[in-house]
Amino acid sequence: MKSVEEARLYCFSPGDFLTGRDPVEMVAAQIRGGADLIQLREKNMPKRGALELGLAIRNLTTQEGIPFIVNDDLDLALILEADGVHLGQDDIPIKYARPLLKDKIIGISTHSLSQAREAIDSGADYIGLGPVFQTKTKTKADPVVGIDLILKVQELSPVPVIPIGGIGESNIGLLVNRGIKRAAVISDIFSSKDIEAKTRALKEKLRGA
Ligand code: 3NM
Repeated sequence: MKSVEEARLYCFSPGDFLTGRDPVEMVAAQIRGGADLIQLREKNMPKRGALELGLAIRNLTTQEGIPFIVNDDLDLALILEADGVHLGQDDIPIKYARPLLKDKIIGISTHSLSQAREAIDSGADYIGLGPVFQTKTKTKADPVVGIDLILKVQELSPVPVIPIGGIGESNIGLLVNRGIKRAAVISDIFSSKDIEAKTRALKEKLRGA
């Protein structure tokens, strides 16, 4: 399996961007396009549905040898035998999650220098940092952090820093030009009619960093 360290393009299950399509195929298309990691992120799906979708994505990511991370839900992560969990600032603190997850991956969402420091000190295996640009995907998004903060946190972080928020084909070059080689992308991929091609285009650009 690929490691989080190797992951450049961090991708997701479709959530509210499903719009009548097949969620498993939407994930498969991202993997064909070069997604390095998939996070199950279904904020508005009943848990039973998330479990079923998670089982399908678990199978797919195992076959493809890429990490599978579950957003927010420790119990779902354990049931699905996910490779890890992603926790937000309002979720279970890492000190309670670590004994259950042991050596599995724990990622933390951070939105400032102090949150990033705290997440690193608490033993996060990677941190998400954002929103880099303005995003409509997250309800109650934090203030934009900007590219300079990404660079600053990258410098002090021993674990991968994954920029997120408002990143797409039209602005990912701004990150790549500053040497940033990782990104998490949701709406730019799912608003595309050709998810595979869009994912491939984003991955190609990241390769330029
Ligand atoms: N977390 P899009 S921004 C899930 O700031 C998420 O931590 C963010 O979606 C953070 O690529 C965000 O459509 C939404 O902007 C990312």
